[in-house]
Amino acid sequence: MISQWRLRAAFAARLSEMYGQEVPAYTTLVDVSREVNEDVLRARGADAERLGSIGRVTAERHGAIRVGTPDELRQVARVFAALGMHPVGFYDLREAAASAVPVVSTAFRPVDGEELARNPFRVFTSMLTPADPRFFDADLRSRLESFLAGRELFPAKLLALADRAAAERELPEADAERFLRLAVHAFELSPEPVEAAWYETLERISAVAADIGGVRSTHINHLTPRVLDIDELYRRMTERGIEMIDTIQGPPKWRGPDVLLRQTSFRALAEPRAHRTPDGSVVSGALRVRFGEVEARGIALTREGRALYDRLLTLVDQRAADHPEADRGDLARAVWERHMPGAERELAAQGLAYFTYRVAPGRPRDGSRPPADLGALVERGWVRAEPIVYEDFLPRSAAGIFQSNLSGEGTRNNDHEGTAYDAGWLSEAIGHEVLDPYALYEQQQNRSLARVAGELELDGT
Ligand code: OOG
Ligand code: NI
Repeated sequence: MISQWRLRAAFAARLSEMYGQEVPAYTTLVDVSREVNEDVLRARGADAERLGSIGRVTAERHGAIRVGTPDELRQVARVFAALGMHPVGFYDLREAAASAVPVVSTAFRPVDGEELARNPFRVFTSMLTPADPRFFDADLRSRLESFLAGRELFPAKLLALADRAAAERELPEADAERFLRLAVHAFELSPEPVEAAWYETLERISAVAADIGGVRSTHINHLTPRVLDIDELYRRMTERGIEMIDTIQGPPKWRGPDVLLRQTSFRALAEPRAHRTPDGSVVSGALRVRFGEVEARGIALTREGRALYDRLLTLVDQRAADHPEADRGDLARAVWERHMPGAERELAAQGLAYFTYRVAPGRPRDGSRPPADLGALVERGWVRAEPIVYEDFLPRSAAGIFQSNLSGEGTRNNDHEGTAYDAGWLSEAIGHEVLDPYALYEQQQNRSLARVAGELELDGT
């Protein structure tokens, strides 16, 4: 029997192999990431593994896929449920970018600590919003919806195997093999020619709309390795002559703890894709939609910590607008050094970040009673605080990643009111609750606190 986490690990590994064949620059990115991680491990020792073992980090990937309808989203959710991956978080990218990104998104990922430690594979999954009149008029909406209704992304056989794996949390070896083959195949780039006129019609609205609704299949858009020093990675990729986007998205490089998520990517590459012209002939062509991205993960922030992050982002935007000649990274660093606590201990004390608490093996054993409050327990060596790694995404960075890889600006007509989508709507569409990331981190922190209280008999028993 192949257990769910082994299915997940195997799926991630095979997807990676497939994507490396389709997009060779991805392999370079993985190689350079591995080199950087080995160097960081050598230089920093155990400290390099504070946010995940080197085994986890080396195997760690996130993928991104894009689907067209709630039905397709429900189906992809069944495939991911087979792998122990559940929808977490709601991201509205229609609002997060200056140009047109007509999608709403969630991320499918493992939710409990043990499963994440085994293999944290996650997939950022976006769904097109044809009902949003800012992007699509009534005529285009109905053409788009009927085009999408007529395609099948996931064969019935795959979905049946997926449901079984989700229910039984394992599959016999032969079925596991069948499932993995069908699942990987569903995300390969299709050789079917692109209908050029239809694709271009959608492209005028948004390159993302064309990538999703202009073809009869879906494909993995990118696969992202995790790196321990993203600034170094950026330098090394540039040295190799690979054109990176201008910036690293997310928090700046600074002297304090790594928080949330920093991401960067190389620009989408032209890939050969056959086109079918309106007269029916097939000609060779190329599309630029797929790229390589890399990320560095930091500590998960609480709602308060995140609110601070968002405030600082606004502050940096203002400074950058006032000083267009200045380097944004330098401006951001100055803002952070002034306003963001520079040590884990302060993040914990101010309730800005999540930690797992454990009774320290070297705690006082002189018969003295432990102090009652958490700060003092940590301070006096009774309890250790280990940061909880951020497992999710950032809407503004995601929009930046989308945007920096779009060929055109697209169009959004702001005279119309946008259609409302939210986590509740998405939960209904998927048929499963979209989980709240904060609740998951908090649960993990609270459980560890309850264990500490039990072990130290803090509740007075
Ligand atoms: C998804 C873009 C967002 C991330 O890492 O923030 C993303 C896409 O391009 O489909 O992957
Ligand atoms: Ni990504």
